[in-house]
Amino acid sequence: MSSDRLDMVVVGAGFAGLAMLHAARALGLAVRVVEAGGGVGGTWFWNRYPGARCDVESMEYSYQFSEALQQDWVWHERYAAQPEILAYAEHVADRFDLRRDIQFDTRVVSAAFDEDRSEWRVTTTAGETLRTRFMVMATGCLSVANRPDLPGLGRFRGPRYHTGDWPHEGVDFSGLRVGIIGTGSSAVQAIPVIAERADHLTVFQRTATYTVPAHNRPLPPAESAAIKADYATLRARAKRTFSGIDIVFNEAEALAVTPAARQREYEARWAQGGIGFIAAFADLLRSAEANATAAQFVRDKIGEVVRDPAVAERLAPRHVIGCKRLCLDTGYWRSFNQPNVTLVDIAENPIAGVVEGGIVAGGRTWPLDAIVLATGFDAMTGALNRIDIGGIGGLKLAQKWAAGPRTYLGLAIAGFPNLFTVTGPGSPSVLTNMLPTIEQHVEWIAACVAHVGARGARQIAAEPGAEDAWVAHNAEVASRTLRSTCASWYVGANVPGKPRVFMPYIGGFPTYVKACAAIAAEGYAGFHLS
Ligand code: NA7
Repeated sequence: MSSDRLDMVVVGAGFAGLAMLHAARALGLAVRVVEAGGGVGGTWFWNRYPGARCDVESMEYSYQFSEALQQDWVWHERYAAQPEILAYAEHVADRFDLRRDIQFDTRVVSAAFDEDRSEWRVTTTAGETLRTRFMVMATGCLSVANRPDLPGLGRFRGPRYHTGDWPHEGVDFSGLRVGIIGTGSSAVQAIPVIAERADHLTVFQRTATYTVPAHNRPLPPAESAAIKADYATLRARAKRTFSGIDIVFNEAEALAVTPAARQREYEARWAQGGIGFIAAFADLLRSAEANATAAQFVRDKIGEVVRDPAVAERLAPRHVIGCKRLCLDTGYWRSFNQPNVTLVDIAENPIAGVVEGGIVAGGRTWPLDAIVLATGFDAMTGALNRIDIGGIGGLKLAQKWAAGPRTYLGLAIAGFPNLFTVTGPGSPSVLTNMLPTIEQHVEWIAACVAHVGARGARQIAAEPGAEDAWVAHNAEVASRTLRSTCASWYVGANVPGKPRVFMPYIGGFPTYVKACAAIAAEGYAGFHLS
């Protein structure tokens, strides 16, 4: 056991953990980052499935804390693929000499707050107990795989993979009959690539998905140079938008314009590609009737690409578009025209089980040599609830969150002093561009920790009343949007038994940033220093 007390333990060495380490070092703090993986990069370390790619443009999906870094780094595609993003994370770690404070291949098992000493005692799988004044949970929003409990899965004789825990050496599907379960973002990216190699690909679809084209392409040096010449303008423009992404949010309402004008706007956004499609009109996520026009537009597009009308019909989603996360695709619909791709609709006839040689669904066995689970994650709370976190009076976080997460700003939790979450539930996180969102949190936490030190305090704790008000505000803004109306992972619906609470803050990035800044400016209103 280490007897020296650290100033800060950071859990996770993804983009949040790396930025936190860098910022904490600048304050002169003694920091240790504990990381489960064997390298940096978080999401991009684990999600190595074929076709894995970011759905935010690469010129925006990067840090802003160092002008030299953002000038030097060169992105090669409009949307970067996983290997390039991982290389970027590794470059940052090396460039700022971060690795020396990161303990890899180690998980945090528990963290208990010692009230007398105002410190956290953190145990790890390395058998150590670390003592630290502050804890920062940089554990990611989508870091715990959701593995469905399919009867007989253990009996399957071939290999099984989860997209979020992909073998580092890659997988060669040549000549194999592959089954993929799920049609979310990961599957939408993986299916066209796996279908190129597999002898046969069987897609098990529970909910049809809306996708818009990525129109990914190489990023010409002149284009990135033009952005770099005035990077600050792009960054500032992005920060003013609802999602912190430089897309144009049309202020016109879909139902206020003519059908022809509506169609023109949808076509223009479709041609441009990207998630900006859902910002085509201001009422798309407020009015079911407006939403239906965008949904029909996408369904028509599916019908234009997919040749077999019966398959096109099964691929056509019926829920609110943008309610589940909108996927970006590169050749997804086209894949279903290939003779080696079969779509199995498991909405009505769920998977009955798995046998040695395949998956049983719809009254027959689909013969398979390998199974890919593209079944997503125990989002936002999964990683935090898996650590045995005990706050004031031994209160367990998992117990406190039994009916859904409760936080103040998605940054702090009443009853858990000196503990911060980066992009925690109750912050905009997954509804925004994660990189600037992470940096905003990291800067806020660093300033808060400096404030605590400057005031000579040993503890800072969110007040229960402030937390209650924030939770109520979250629920209120969520109730105003159609995004809270479907069985998405935003509400925990993908994990059996998980409480249904809309977890990210949907009041918009600028509103959120303003709230955080105002609270800090008021001397950390809603927090108690002692
Ligand atoms: P998602 O978006 O949660 O997608 C998971 C998919 O797996 C989705 O189609 C689910 O259907 C399906 N699923 C989950 N559990 C089951 C079971 N038990 N049986 C059948 N099908 C199932 O995860 P992704 O990894 O694709 O994407 C996560 C995020 O990563 C994404 O939003 C981006 O931000 C990047 P369902 O819709 O629940 O019916």
